[in-house]
Amino acid sequence: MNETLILHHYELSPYAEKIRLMLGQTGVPWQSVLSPEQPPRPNVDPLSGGYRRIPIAQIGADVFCDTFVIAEEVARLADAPALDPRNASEDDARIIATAEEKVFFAAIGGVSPVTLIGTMLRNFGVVGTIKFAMDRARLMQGATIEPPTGKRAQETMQSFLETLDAALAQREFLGGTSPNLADFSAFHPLWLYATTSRRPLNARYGNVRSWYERVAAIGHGTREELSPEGAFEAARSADPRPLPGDGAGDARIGVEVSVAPSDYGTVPVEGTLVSLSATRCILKRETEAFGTVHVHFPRRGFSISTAS
Ligand SMILES: N[C@@H](CCC(=O)N[C@@H](CS)C(=O)NCC(=O)O)C(=O)O
Repeated sequence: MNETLILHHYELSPYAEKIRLMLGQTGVPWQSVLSPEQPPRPNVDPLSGGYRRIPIAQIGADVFCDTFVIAEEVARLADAPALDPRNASEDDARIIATAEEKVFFAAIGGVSPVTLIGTMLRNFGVVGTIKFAMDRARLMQGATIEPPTGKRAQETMQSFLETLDAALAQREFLGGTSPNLADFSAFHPLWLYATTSRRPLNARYGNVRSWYERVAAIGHGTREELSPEGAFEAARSADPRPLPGDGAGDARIGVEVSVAPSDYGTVPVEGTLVSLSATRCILKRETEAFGTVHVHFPRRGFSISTAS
C-alpha cells in the first residue's frame, strides 16, 4: 500500500510549518502541493469537500483536516509516539492549548498595524493585501473566539515567552533531549510572530531564542513537489483504507452529516458519517472525480450536525 503523505499547504502557513518540521524531525518523506493563501483552493477543495483551513494532508483516498489528526498520522508513519496529540502529558497539553488557541492570534494582534500591513504588502502586493485582508475577515465571520489586539495581545505573547523560557531553562526541548509535539505547537505561533513583525524574538528570553534556533534548524526533511493533478491521481488510484470500526453503536453512523470547526473558518463539509471515536470522526464522500474519499476530522473543536 502506498502510504506517501501529501501535504496541501502554503509556505507562509504557521500550522503547516508545524507539520513540515514534524516531517523534518521524523524523516518521513512527503510530497508538497502548494495551495493558494486563501480560498478557493482548486488543488484540494475537491478532495476535502471544501474544508476552509490549511494545512490538509492526504494519503491516497484518505484526507486529513486539522493538524491534530495530521500529527496523529505523522506519528503513526514514523512510529513516533511523542508526536501523537493523544499522548501529550497534562503540562504539554496546556502549552499546546495556550500556543494554538491564544498565542497564535496574539502573534497577529500584537504586531502594530503599520508593520502588519508592511509585511502583507511585501508578500502579496497591494491588490493581494486587500484580497487577503478581506478573506481573513470572512474567516472570522461567525467565529466563537475574539482575537486579542494591542496591549492585551502583547501581554499574552510576553506571558507565553516567560513560561516557555522557564520551561526551557533545564532542557534542550520541551520534550527533553528531542522535540515532542509541544515543541512544534509552541514554535509555530512564534514563527508567525517573528515573520509578521520581521524581528527576531526579544533577546530577554535567551532560552527561548536558542530553542527557537534549534527547532528551526530541524528543517523540512525530504520534500518533493507534486502537482494538484498528481494528488488527484493518488486519490483516484486508491481506495480509502479500512475503517477502524469505531462508533459502531452510535445512531449517527451511516447518517448524512456535516462537520465544521466550531471556533473559526466554520465552513461545513458534508458526507456520510462512517466512523466515530473519542478523538476522530470520518466522513465518506462519493465523488465523480476520485470515487470514494474518506475525510478525517478531530472531534475536539469540531461539531457534527445532521445535514440539512
Ligand atoms: N486548528 C487548525 C488551525 C489551522 C489554521 O488556522 N490554519 C490557518 C493557516 S496557518 C488558516 O487556515 N488560515 C485561513 C486560511 O489559510 O484560509 C489546525 O490545527 O490545523
